Amino acid sequence: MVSAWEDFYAKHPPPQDLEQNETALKEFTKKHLDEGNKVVLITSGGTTVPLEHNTVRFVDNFSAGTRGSVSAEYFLEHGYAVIFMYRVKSLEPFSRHFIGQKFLDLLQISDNNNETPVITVSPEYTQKVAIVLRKYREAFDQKKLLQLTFTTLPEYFWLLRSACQALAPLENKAILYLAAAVSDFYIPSNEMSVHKIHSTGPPTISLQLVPKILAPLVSLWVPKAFVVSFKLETDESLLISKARAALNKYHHNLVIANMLQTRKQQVVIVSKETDYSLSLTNEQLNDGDEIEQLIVNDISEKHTKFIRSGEIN
Ligand code: PAZ
Repeated sequence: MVSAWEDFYAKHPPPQDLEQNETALKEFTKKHLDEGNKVVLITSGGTTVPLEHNTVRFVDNFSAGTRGSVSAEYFLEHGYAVIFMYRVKSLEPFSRHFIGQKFLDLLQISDNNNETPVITVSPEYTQKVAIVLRKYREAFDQKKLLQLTFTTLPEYFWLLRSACQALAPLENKAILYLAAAVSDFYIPSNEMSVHKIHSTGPPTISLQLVPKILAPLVSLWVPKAFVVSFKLETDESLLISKARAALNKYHHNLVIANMLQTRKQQVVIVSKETDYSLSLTNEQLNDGDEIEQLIVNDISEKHTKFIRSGEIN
């Protein structure tokens, strides 16, 4: 019998840029395998579920890509090469520091007697911009950061599988850090309207369950890698039991559990043996400290032990 995830791939054609992304993935993983580097695949941002083939409307979720983009910077600081797989227009490492009005506030303009105006970074921000810019240049010059995008749920599925196939040869030197908010429901391709749904009456939309991709990922695609999934809840009483249920079902290494409302201040690291919180005080949060720094410290320490012990979970 064909499994739900195989059926999903059979029914959704690969995205047009998949071949190009696969080439980039192979080059990137080969280089870092040859150099003996550790590589982390970070998924970030939310997937969309289109309501029409010629998509005007889609179901989306709240994820801004903060967790993924911030974590990418800390993994680079820990010496990892990073494959950053993110939703188009969600936050990206480094540029996240300069988005929207923040970017314009960094700049100053001086008029130059009718000549071309001179635009510079305001002195109060120069240090901050320099720090980020140096790290950004270093990551790209050393080819340590590969960024690939998805938008829809099927695009995410195809790209994730290709990324896993490219990562498999790295065995236990690879981390999968699955922070994207992936839709749990979708409309099967053959049930989707071809054109924009008419607004002549309330539409009846029937959603189906998305196959659990962690199952083939852990057991078939990257069985030797260190796999970290995330669990988001809004009801605190369910958080740890759901995280533990995922671990017991998929047999991966860790679940990072977080509540929607407090995700920037507290997470719970759940493993088979234990669970414990990592958190920031209000003061630390107001000072601009980032919980991802604590998460990445913790994960990279665990990954080092995992490599040393040659353990395969
Ligand atoms: O992208 P963001 O920083 O706004 O949110 C991060 C997050 C809550 C999506 C992530 O930490 C997470 O829990 N991802 C998995 C969500 C899920 O349970 O499917």
